[in-house]
Amino acid sequence: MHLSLGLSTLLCLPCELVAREIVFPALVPQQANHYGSSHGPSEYRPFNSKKDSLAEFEKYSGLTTFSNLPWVHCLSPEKDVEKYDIAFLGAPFDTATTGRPGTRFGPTGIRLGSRRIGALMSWSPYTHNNTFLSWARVVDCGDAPLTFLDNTVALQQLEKAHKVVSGRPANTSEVSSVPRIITLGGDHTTTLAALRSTISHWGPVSVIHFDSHIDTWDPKVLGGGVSRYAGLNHGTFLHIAHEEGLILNSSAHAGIRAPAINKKYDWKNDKRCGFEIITARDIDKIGVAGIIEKLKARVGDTNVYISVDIDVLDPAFAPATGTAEVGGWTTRELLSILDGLEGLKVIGADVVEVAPIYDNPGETTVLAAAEVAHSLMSLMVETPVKPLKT
Ligand SMILES: [Mn+2]
Repeated sequence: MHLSLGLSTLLCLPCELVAREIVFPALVPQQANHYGSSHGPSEYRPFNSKKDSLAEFEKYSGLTTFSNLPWVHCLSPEKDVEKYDIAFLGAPFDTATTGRPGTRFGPTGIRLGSRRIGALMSWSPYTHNNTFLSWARVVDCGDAPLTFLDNTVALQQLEKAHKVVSGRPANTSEVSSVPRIITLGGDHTTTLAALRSTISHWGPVSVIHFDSHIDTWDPKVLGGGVSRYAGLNHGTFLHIAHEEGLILNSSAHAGIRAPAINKKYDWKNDKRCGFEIITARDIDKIGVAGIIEKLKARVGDTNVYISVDIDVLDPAFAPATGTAEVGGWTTRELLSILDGLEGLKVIGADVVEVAPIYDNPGETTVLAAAEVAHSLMSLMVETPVKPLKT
């Protein structure tokens, strides 16, 4: 198996700690093997402070990246950048929200929520796989530099960042030649920039959109029609994505429960934009398995972009978001549905609308968002996808 991280060495505690009569067993470099391979534990070997170097990507050390992944300067103007197959990219942007602002701190919040996740301890109790240690080299590219005073420019910058990150040669090109991106948002408008980039490698895609809101509102309806600038916001970006031909008519919403602005037009327009609606309460009738089945049938064999607005969860599970709606799914339900989508051709994904300032001391929202991002990453690892032209 190809190990994507340098696990040969590990940060250790002093080796001869003695408290009363209890001798603490030494934490040793081989522990990396205990965690990081499919083999069981090996013999203890005391840490040698002269010979052994410190592990680069151990938990709680270094700078905080998503799931303790290596940081790569993916946006460097240099040609030669360390290669990768799947990249996390932060989109600190919150100036197109209609509710509480604060998602510009979402990427940082999700990374903090992920600090106990990592390659060393990620053998799933459900699948018995560790997707960090599979074929894909997964990295964190940090955040895209976005201006905070002009939405039009910020979205252009984000689209360019996506193009640069996905435009580099993949690490494991024999498996999949185009790096795929998981965006950490950011308000939901950031998805439009991602879709404007994915079309060049993958063509128009089906969007599986987890959200309490439809986000296909006509810019003349949401934004009040006061200006074209106001019309591009976190509730209209899917309408615009449809108008721009970025998405297929085999898209679906999941978890919808927020009211429409008018009796008929919004629902009709939503359908015209290519979406089928699975409501939050559908889960009471058809269960998790029924939701998975519907989503898989809807997108079929098409390339899929999965966008998760954290407000798909009930505010009990994700209070830290801009436009919270009660009556949503639990974190367990959402994770089960996401993991159930295994096998779909996921070419891009995001977790958005995380506004950490509204979170609680237990970090409920950012913990959930981090695990959602981990699930999205696993879907990408499980199913490599070939781009249109290689
Ligand atoms: Mn949304």
